[in-house]
Amino acid sequence: MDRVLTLEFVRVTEAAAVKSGRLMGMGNKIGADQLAVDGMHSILSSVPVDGTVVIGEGELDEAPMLYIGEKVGAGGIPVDIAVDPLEGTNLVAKGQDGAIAVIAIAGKGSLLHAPDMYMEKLCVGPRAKGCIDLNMPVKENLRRIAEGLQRGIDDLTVVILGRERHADIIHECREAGARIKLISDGDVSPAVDVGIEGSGAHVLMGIGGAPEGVLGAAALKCLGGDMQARLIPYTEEERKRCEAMGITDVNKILTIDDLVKGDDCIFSATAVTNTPMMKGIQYFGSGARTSSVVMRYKSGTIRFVDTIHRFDNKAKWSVHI
Ligand code: VTB
Ligand code: MG
Ligand code: MG
Repeated sequence: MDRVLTLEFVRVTEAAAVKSGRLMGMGNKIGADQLAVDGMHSILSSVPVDGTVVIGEGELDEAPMLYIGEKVGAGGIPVDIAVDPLEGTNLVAKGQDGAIAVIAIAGKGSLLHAPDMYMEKLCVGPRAKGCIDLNMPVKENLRRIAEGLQRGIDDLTVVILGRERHADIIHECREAGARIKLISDGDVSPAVDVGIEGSGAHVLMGIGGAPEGVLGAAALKCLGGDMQARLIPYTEEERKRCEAMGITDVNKILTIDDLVKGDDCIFSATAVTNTPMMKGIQYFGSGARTSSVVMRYKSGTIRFVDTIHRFDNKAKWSVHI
């Protein structure tokens, strides 16, 4: 992928954030999600790629836009596209931190076509690369990660979705002495954070969405971090979907390179509400200001993009719900 595409994809996540951020705190997660989809869809159509959505808003019959299999882009190099136009719809509905608009792009066939099911994840930044093993107990992983980061376990902050299913890992982290940040939703944003020094987050662990897992993996791949994952099919139908994807042994650990293959990958996220590294969207009379992170695996460049959008073209940005 040409490097100029990088900035094209920031425009895509910015548009989703600018539209959906209007509904912050309105208690309308479906409306906010729809606006994000609209924003993303409208800009994507002008990006010069021959894209296929492999992770998106569902199947054709349930999603009119950005559905899995949808062709997007204005034509060009063939790519796989993963989107979560509004990752953390509940967070936006309640005006809470951690909601982002996010997209990942990689060469055709490179992104794991993760079905909409759960995935167990373990994510760390570059200095702890090679230290993680999902088959090891939590404590052992924390010991190795701490070693990688040249600090004690008590200097680690682990981000975990606050769910009943995580009672054991929360207990184990506490026993090991690690600090914990329990979040109510949105595990893509912390996957980005653990890859960036100074974010205050060092490890992301626990079970979240599989599509979100692939998005997080794309970010961590660009950041030079590491991730291991495992699909968690709960139903027979989900088990069948895994088999259809060629995953016969569901206990198999997926590495970061299984989640995002190859060496051509771009990731962009724009903050809708605040994240540790980015400021949530702000609106003012004649425009809005967004904060994004965009990165490209090939060069390893990580850009924080602070953008002022002017609403001179009112029709383009108007919000109708
Ligand atoms: C997960 C997580 C997401 O929703 O998919 C979660 O990866 C749903 O999990 O980041 P629960 O069924 O436990 O609520 C998010 O938090 C938001 O999309
Ligand atoms: Mg979504
Ligand atoms: Mg999501």
